[in-house]
Amino acid sequence: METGERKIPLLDRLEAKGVSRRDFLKTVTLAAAAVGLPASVVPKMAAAAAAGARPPVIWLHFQECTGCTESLLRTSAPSVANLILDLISLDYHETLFAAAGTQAEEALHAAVGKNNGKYVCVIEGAIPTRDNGIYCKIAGRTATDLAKDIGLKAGAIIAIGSCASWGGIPSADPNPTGATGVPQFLKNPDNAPYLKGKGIVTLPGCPANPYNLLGTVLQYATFGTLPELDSLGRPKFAYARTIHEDCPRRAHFDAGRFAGKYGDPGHRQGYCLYKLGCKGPRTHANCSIKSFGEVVGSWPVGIGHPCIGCTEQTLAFRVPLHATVEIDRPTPPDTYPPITADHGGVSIAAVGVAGLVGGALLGAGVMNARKLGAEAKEEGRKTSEKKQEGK
Ligand code: FSX
Ligand code: SF4
Ligand code: F3S
Repeated sequence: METGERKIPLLDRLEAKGVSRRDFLKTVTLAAAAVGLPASVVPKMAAAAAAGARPPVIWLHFQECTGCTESLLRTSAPSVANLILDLISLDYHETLFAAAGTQAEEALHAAVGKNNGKYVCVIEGAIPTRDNGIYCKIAGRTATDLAKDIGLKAGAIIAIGSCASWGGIPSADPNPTGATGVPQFLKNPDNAPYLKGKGIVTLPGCPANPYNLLGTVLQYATFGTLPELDSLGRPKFAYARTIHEDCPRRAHFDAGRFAGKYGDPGHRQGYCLYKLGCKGPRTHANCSIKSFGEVVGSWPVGIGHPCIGCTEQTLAFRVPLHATVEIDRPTPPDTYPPITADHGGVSIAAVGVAGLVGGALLGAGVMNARKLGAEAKEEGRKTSEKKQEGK
């Protein structure tokens, strides 16, 4: 990071990078909406950001693929990466640092010393705990040692990605390195007293959605507070609902129209991916309403692949990709998002199936989607045959 750059006001710096004031406000508005804040706070957020209220951030990498940093950097106009990196004072980040070796180490220690108790510690990656933590070392120190030292001296901790949130891929069975998430590690009885009740925000996702980091950072930079969290430390603004509750393919699910295999007519027409193993009904995340980057539909279901439940410890890298899951929380059909006629009109038969869904929801409160799927498959086949006959 160039130190001289920090003296230039935020908006000038952004404009120099091709981000206009209008783009800046648009992105702040998006981020405010993403964290569930009303539009009325946008001027305050924008003013705080523009005034340079930049929380110091120390970003550590442990066991991971760096996909979380990469997905942040791959956002485009207006660049969320530019905005985040300008909203914070990024004092240490191994991937983005020009410095290396002892120079980088010195920067880390200087940053900790200068802002002890005040900086935000972002941790990307799991912490291997087996065999005294020898499976991940940076500058000769184990991840366990670094997480305790740098993490416990922070004012707030953000565990970005599923690896840091609960262990992610490195913790998949048989978990040879004893990989664990940041909250599990820092809240264990040995470390908990030093944590002193400090908030640990988790942003699971493999990778995490950059907008959720932006929203969290904006709120912290503006108000000095963290968003409201659930029992797993996830901001409620992003993780309170399941993918399935807001999925653009949801109307197809409710109408019993499913893709049966990749490339079949249902798949090509954008039907529901439940039978291909979509874990959306049990996955808490907001990618169905806030895609990655600025490309509409840039999320797994948007490109025709079932959600693998990458945010969920009980699903990702544990339940086989194409195994179907039980429906976690059935929601009534009045939450349907709109679909276009191109994706197939609702046949009388399909309406019957949808009615069956509604009845099951209202009556028993629990829907056995597999049974529904068997009935819907037959209806879907008939509908598809009728459509093809009509051509
Ligand atoms: Fe993990 Fe993020 Fe997956 Fe990768 O770092 S959440 S492996 S996308 O990069 O931590
Ligand atoms: Fe969308 Fe998956 Fe739910 Fe189908 S099962 S509506 S593809 S989240
Ligand atoms: Fe992950 Fe599923 Fe979203 S796989 S990126 S939570 S659609």
